[in-house]
Amino acid sequence: MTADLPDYTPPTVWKWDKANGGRFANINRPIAGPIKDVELPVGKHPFQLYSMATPNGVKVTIMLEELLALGHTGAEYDAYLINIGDGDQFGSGFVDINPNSKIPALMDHSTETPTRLFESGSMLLYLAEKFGAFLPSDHGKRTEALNWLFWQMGSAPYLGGGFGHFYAYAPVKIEYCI
Ligand SMILES: N[C@@H](CCC(=O)N[C@@H](CS)C(=O)NCC(=O)O)C(=O)O
Repeated sequence: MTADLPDYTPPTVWKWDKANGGRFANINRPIAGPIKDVELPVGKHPFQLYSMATPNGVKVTIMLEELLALGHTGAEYDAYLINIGDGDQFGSGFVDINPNSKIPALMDHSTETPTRLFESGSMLLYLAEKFGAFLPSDHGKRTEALNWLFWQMGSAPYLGGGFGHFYAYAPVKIEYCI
């Protein structure tokens, strides 16, 4: 019961209590930015993907695979594991692509100067526009596709992710949150 929980007054100056993050305390940390010098590998394909198979990570991999299945050879990519449990997202090379230290991160080396991409929704839109695929040109249909794109970025994480977090990962079970 929420009523049984001790009162909590947010402090004026917040301090990160690392021990209070539950089972996944070492991921989804409230910090970003480089904490170590790490150069990222770069392969020979147009796209360089730095990611991990989490729900946010797989979206872009699925999109790239679907583009390849349609015959868009320009969507060939090299994929590198960024192990967020080991803190790979805090390496300097990764942060150069995503200052927010979150996977997935993507580079497009087929543009005149390499284009960096962070935020999975931005990547889906970028790839759809670049290859003219999966985004209708008809005004109404395009708007409907974008409605759902923004829904899955803005609402799905709070419905699904929020539930999953408070049900499975949070160190205390809070009825109100679940
Ligand atoms: N809105 C971002 C969310 C990315 C995100 O939350 N990534 C998580 C894994 S699913 C992450 O990298 N967590 C590592 C950390 O926070 O340290 C997107 O869609 O790209």
